[in-house]
Amino acid sequence: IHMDNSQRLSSRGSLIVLEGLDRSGKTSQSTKLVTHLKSEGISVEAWRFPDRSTSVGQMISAYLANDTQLDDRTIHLLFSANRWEKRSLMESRLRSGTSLVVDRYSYSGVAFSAAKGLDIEWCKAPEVGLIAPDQVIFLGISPERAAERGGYGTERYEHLDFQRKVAQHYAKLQDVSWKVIDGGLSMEDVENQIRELALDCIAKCKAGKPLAN
Ligand code: DGP
Ligand code: NA
Ligand code: NA
Repeated sequence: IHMDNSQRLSSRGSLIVLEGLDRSGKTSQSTKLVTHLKSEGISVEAWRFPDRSTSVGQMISAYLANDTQLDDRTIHLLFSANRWEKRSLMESRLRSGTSLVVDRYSYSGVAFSAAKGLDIEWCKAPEVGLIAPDQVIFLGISPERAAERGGYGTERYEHLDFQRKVAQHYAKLQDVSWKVIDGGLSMEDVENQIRELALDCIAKCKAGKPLAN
């Protein structure tokens, strides 16, 4: 992506994404992180995908609740559309200096659909052009351990064999931009490690790291 110097130099917020299996602790860690950053006077918002509040999000929610059936590629594209419909708001928040802590993003999109047997490159295609995260924080926990943690809910993907496949696909997506945190550590240790990564990332973006697709 090419950006002019004025955009380069103006300070902006960070896009911080938390990923992991269901029951990995992402949601509570996202909340704790946002509370902490706010207490430090940082402008930050908690986001999550799927965003069930939109009409696309309501279709996704009905599918996850097993109230509706949809073809695997159709639901894949709806999850992606749910990210696309938030893209411009995401960009304006980041440019105005607000950081976003996002519970799940494109990596969930690819890992969960590829776990159904869809071609991984096909799964990645509709994500191209969404804003690239500045930091991906992956809460690593084995599917078995996640399942032991107080159990899954009743949603469509919350089964051990499916989560095992998701874990295999997440492993293929991992790159140098990811930091993997041992989700088996105490809540407090995980929280502290995430804070450190987030503060470092926010400082870099504030100093002028450009936004990328
Ligand atoms: P959550 O609200 O974070 O519990 O997510 C709901 C479920 O949907 C969870 O099992 C993960 C899955 N999921 C999240 N994003 C995507 C996506 O983009 N595509 C697919 N297929 N599944 C997703
Ligand atoms: Na879930
Ligand atoms: Na969650």
